Amino acid sequence: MWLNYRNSNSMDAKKREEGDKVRLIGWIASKRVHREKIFINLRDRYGYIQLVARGDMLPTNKYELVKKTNIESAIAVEGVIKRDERAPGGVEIHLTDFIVISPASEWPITLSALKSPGFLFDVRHLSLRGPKSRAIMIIRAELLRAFIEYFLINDYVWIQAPTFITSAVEGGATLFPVKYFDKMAYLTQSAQFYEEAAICAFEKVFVVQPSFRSEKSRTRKHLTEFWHVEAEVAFATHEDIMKVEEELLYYATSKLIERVPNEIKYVRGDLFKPPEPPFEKIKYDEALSILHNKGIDIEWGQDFGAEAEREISKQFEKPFFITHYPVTARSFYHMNDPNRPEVTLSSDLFAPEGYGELTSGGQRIHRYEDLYEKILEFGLNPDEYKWYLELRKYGMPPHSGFGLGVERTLRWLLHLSHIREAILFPRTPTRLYP
Ligand code: NSS
Repeated sequence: MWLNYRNSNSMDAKKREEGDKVRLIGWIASKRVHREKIFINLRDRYGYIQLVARGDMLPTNKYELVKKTNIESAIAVEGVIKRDERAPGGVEIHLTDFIVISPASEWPITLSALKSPGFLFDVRHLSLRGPKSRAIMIIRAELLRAFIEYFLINDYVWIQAPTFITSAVEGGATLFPVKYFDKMAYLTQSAQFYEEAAICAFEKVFVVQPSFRSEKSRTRKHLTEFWHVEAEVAFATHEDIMKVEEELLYYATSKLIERVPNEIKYVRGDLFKPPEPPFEKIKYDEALSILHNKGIDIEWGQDFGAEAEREISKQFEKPFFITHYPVTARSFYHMNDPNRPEVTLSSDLFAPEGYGELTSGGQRIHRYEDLYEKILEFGLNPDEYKWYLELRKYGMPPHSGFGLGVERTLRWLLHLSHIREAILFPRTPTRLYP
């Protein structure tokens, strides 16, 4: 009944003529009294619109009801369109009826609470209605849509991989164990191995799903559960896959500017410029010498820590790749560079301005013997990678892939101070609720 009640909404109403009668449903985002008028900011799917309750247009009991109804109550209203330059969006609705569909208790998020980000995440089930988190989540939805669109337009097959797994993709240290009846299982860190199996059926595949990392690191860019966009392509080299990453990021950021410019401006104050390919590519060795010159000493062969990543990322104004990481700094599945076997055909795509790593990828080992040897070299047990190894016995071509962190990407694009703002219900070492 309430869905049928509505004949307009916050977006449509702004295009209506003066004097039109409209009916809307939504929530009271805010309310203030000014002389005999009560101004309500109504929120619905499409945004916000100003309602005005006047004693001379509403029956007395309805006017009193408006007065005592708390913010965040769900309401249905009827009113007349009035064009007014001073109103947000140039339109307000002067109410002729006001119905409370579901009343709200006194809203716990007061102005002073807004200053405590920790509290806002304690009540995320309520605070997600706020204009900033709403805008971020709408941008997130459009970012995911654009990623998916890019892959589908380019003939990738969208696959789904399991969440319960039995062996590590990205190292045992960050596996989350779960009891699986009388066995032990883990939560997936990456769909990569399943994608590698699938490319022999479909050539080009992608996934969009959560990955889990039991990382105790309490940083501004780590979640224990994050959304992973991963792609894997048969017959593709390391160079080919970097090109896919560049195109994907350019496509998705361009679509965001086209589709949600107002939300982007609201969150960051301005619009970003979609980064046009090609991106700059520097080798690990070059990155190391840039860091040395900045007084950060990392031994050759080690991965970059948080500080190094931030510092190097500050040197750039556009996303850039660091390529050819040492074998010792990468997972076992990476292919060694045939021209320089101590490094891998791998790369990370970094955001500029200090935001750091967005993606990680490269070419995989496709020959059985090479993979078997490398598993041993890394001190791992080949039995744990039985099916993954077996793929190499049945026509596994050279192939490459990558994984992109959705929240990392949003954090950079929207200049968010903490990654938890980029996901509806964040999971971190200290946050499992709500
Ligand atoms: O560990 S990665 O660097 N690489 C992989 O998982 C590959 N197996 C992906 C692949 O080739 N298919 O993670 C990839 C990206 C990384 O660049 C980050 O953007 C993101 O996933 N990532 C995270 N985001 C948020 N929180 C955490 N803890 C996190 N870990 C990785």
